[in-house]
Amino acid sequence: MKTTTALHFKNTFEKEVYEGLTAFPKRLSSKWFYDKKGDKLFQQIMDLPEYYLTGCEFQIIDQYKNEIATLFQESKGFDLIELGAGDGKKTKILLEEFLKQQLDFTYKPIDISQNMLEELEGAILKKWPEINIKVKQGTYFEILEKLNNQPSDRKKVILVLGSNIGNLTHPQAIDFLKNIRNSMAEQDLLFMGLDQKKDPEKILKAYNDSQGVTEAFNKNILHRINKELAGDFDPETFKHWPTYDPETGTTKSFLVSTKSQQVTLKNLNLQINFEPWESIHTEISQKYDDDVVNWLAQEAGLKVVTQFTDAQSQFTDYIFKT
Ligand code: AVI
Repeated sequence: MKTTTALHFKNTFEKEVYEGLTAFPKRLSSKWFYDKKGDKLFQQIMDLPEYYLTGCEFQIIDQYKNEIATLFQESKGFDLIELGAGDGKKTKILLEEFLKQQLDFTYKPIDISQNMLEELEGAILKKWPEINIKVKQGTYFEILEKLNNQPSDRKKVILVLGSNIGNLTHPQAIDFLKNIRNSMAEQDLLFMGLDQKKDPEKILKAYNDSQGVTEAFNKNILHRINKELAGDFDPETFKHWPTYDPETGTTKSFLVSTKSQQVTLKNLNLQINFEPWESIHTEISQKYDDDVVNWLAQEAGLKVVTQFTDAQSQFTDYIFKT
């Protein structure tokens, strides 16, 4: 009789690292980039000259803040629920506009990082003590589940900025949108920023900046595994390798082992062998066009009602309804 020993993992991180590094080809999810150091590196990325996404969306929101506020406003007030709020840099433009127009709103930023939320809440209340802010820590799915379980008749405006959904494959994005859709009533809006297909060279530079911050961000996952799972990865022996396929609009980032090596993760009782030039796929950053966005929306039971684009059509913020 064949016996198998059940593997016991302490958390999802352990389980996914085990599954990803024992799979062929090897993979790790980019959601694990974001520990304290990863959060800081991502903030630095958003300020890089090559990482055009943040500047473009900032420009769009600043240019159209008046129209956006008009679309969001509701006589009985509304809840602005931001998924993956981060440092809220772009959202602050909207909050200022809402205050200027004396709109009745509650700001509900949600993030996986408690750290970022505390900083964001402190910064907002320091600048605008009159803002009603309720931070929530958790993954998108946990929070959406809570929203679904506590229906309210107050208008909800759900914000997903920064092309965050681009880190999901199309099927995952459709699932995510379906989940959001299930929490939306007729009056509710989804405001979502999506990076557009463009010159492949420009996209590649955004994921391979000259200062090496994105490389450090990608390799941070190996440092995190070393720290949390007692691993002995030498990140210097891996090459940061982003690619862009203009046909599918998919940017993929890899870590490529520059030599044959064995890595041990003591906490998982695991030894992993790498062939020379074997890869670990770590992230996708999907780029979109209107046809793909409309298809995703349709699959999820949503429709695009308005969209705002920057002067060079590099980035688009879409408003969806049920
Ligand atoms: C958070 N996310 C949308 C970023 C992106 O563009 O995929 C994360 C990132 N990865 C490398 N640079 C930035």
